[in-house]
Amino acid sequence: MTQILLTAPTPLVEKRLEGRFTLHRLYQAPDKGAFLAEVGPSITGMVATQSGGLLGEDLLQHLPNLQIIASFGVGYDHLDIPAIAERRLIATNTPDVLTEEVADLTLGLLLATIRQIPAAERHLREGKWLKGGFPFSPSLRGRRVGILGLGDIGLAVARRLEGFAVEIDYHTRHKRDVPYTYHESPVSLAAAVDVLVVLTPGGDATRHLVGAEVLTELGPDGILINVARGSVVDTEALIEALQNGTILSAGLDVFEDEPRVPQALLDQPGLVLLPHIGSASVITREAMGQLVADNLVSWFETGKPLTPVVETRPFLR
Ligand code: 8YV
Repeated sequence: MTQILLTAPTPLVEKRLEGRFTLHRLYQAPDKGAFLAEVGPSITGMVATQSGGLLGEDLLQHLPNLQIIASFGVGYDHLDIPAIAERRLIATNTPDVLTEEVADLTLGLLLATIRQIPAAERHLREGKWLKGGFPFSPSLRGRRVGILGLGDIGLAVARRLEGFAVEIDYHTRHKRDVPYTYHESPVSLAAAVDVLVVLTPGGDATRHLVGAEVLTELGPDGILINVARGSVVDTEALIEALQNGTILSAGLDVFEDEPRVPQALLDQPGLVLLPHIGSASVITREAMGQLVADNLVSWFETGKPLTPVVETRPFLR
């Protein structure tokens, strides 16, 4: 049977692979070096997730017969793509199946942050309503929303925003044929809008794209929403901007060192902070698990990965 390595627990994938493949759970091995020395040469496929950490040469060197890395999630900044391409491997991700789910959550987080929904609910639960109403919140009315990164999820967010009667601007590497206002840089986008929604991929190319300059341009009414990767926002600059009133507030689903969240963010009750739940509904996570499994089955049965991000068409099979 084909031997598959699992770097982190992925029950939604594992239940679909059981019986069809032999699974080797690296994450359960007390001595990972000894485990890899024993099973490494037999491994031809593997499942990776963001929580499994950066996947590069450190691990790949133990897997001389690896053909495919099937990653759980649309973002693949945890994959060392040059190392994977160098070894002429295939890597797949899980696009499309989570697009609408993450877009829904983005709008939820945006509204929760602007209208201060979590704080209003705390007001009720803590019995404060009996003593007085919740203070008036900022509003989405009259705002201009900037989308940083107009990929599939960015477009799905923009489509939803059209129904909210706001102006939509965007910045992305290449101007797209869309009825929204394009900006040449994140800084000029931030200068034009007062809500900035971060939807870029993670990785080196976008690291700290949102820093002090962007936040200053976003301005004192500015709201930052990040559902992409924590690494895209310079956390220190964000904390400073929130503390100084350089921007008004933030809604964050992702963090640079997640699941650790800086105390300085936790200390600000007006922020809305979520534990990376963008795609985390039952139906969408099941669909992602299915696509990871389908990528492996398709590769080993037909020689065609379904959703490759790297396809170097390697080795003779
Ligand atoms: C998941 C995500 O939380 O798809 C992504 O890129 O960030 C999320 O859907 C993550 O991939 C789980 O490992």
